[in-house]
Amino acid sequence: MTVLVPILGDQLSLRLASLQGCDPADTVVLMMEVAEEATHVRHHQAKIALILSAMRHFAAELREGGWRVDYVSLTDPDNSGSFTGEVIRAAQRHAPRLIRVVEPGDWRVEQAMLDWQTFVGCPVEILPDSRFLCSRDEFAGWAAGRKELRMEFFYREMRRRTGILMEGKEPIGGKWNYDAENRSGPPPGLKGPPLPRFAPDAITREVLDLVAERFGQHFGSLDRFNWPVTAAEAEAAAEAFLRQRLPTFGQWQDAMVVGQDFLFHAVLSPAINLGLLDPVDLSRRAEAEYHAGRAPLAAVEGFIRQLIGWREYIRGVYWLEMPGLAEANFLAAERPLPDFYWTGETSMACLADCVRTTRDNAYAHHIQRLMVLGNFALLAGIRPQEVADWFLVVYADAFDWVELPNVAGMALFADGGRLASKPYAASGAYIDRMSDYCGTCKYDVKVKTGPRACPFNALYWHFLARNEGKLARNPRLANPYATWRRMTEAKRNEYLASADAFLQQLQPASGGWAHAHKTTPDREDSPC
Ligand code: FAD
Ligand code: DLZ
Ligand code: SF4
Repeated sequence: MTVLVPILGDQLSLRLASLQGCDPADTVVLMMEVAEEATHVRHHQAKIALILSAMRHFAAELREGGWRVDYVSLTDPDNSGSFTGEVIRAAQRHAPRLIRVVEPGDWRVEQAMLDWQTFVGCPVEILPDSRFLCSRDEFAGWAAGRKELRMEFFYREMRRRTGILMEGKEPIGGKWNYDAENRSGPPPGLKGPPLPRFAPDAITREVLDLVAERFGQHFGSLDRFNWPVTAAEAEAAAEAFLRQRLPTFGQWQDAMVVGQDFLFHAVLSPAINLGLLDPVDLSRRAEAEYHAGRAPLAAVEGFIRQLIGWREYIRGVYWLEMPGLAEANFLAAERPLPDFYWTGETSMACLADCVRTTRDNAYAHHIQRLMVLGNFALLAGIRPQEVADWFLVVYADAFDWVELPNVAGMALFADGGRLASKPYAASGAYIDRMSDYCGTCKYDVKVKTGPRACPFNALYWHFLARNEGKLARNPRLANPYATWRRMTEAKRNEYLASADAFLQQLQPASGGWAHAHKTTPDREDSPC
């Protein structure tokens, strides 16, 4: 009797724990294209195409490696549409003695997985995901008894554990964190090198046609599809980043430039999250660039901190805080998501450009996500669950474990400060300093109130004022609250009235977009 090894669409690694120790002669690998995963939220078209193409390529690689793969395609007429339905059908086909699977990245999927054993008539072994440095249990141990979870201390543990950028017990260069040397505003004309091109092969072309046909009503475009879909392509993308963009990664990490969608970012998160690249290998290779004198320490440390610091920490927080994190709303934000998050139709140049790159590329870089799209949602008081659904839909790298803590915890402070020591709230001055957006905008970033004023300015004070009861005691907000209190009452009222006037004219998402979150799978031939 065989062992059945289901591999999910974001588990595409030959090093996956469930494959280790299995004999290919006695194993059936199960891969399932299922409608529920594409429609429980209506994912960006390019994201669906990326995952299906990467899955099909991975199945081919497994077969070449001698594994028997039972691959259920979306077009299979008997496809039940869900992981559980497909595991039940596969158990009937193969009568396995054991099902061996790696824990999923999504709490929702784990709940379903925990029930599999009751349906399949054999034991189901759920293994820890060894692609992460820090297991869920280890993170829970680290977090136990801490009131606030701070990434910096966790990150130091990961540096010690891996020895990356370490000299014995000390950090190389004498400092753990070189953030202060990174993050300059962009000079005029700042341009990143072009990304490597990955021409769609026959498998990808077939998937693109399938997605256009079945999910063509979803947000986003397939026109610029250029994601690496195999480990070999992901390797080429990583190599191009390490050589061409890593040296200046830190310096321009927070810069935003109209029409420059990638600048010096890695653009590797989808490949990493799918399993095509190993983040610890990547960190070691970045470290080697420093030792070879090809990249400065500040850039290399900054990049490594994102991978073995932030990424691991975010995942730990997700499993620690779920399922409560999905409903968290510390600031009681209840405004619906504005329509422009879907259409890009807004006179705010920063938001319009961030939605455009999101639609065209299924990508926006960190500061666009945090300080433009997230910051606006925070200041305007948009309901966290609607914001989280939007972020889960629109980015090629978005999986619940990484999207939700970033949105609810980092961007929206919906967890009340478990993850971030203060809300990432900023007025237009920050966006002006870090971008060239304001020069192209209908609004004037220097004007504080009234119809010509940058909306972020009055919204910033409106946010602080309406949340004073919850935030005023935060020591990191002492200065802004002191400034607010020093203002005349007339000035304060002017800010509040200006923000209210702006908020009143915001259009909530309408039509199909408002229903981006589906709780039941649907047939994709119906218009949204
Ligand atoms: P780079 O800027 O080049 O960073 C290098 C790598 O570090 C990334 O590839 C990624 O693997 C990792 N990384 C950096 N920051 C984070 C972080 N905060 N959390 C986890 N990993 C990180 N990242 C996702 O992978 N999926 C998401 O759904 C996602 N949603 C986000 C939502 C919001 C509101 C915010 C503020 C951040 C979100 N991030 C998410 C984190 C980060 O923005 C992306 O990882 C990054 O933009 C991916 O682009 P890159 O590969 O060019 O990253
Ligand atoms: C996101 C996604 C999509 C769109 N489709 C599939 C699929 O058809 N089959 C699959 O195995 N995985 C898919 N995924 C990724 C899953 O949603 C992801 O593996 C789970 O959410 C667990 O993180
Ligand atoms: Fe954005 Fe305000 Fe600048 Fe316009 S002026 S681009 S709205 S920050």
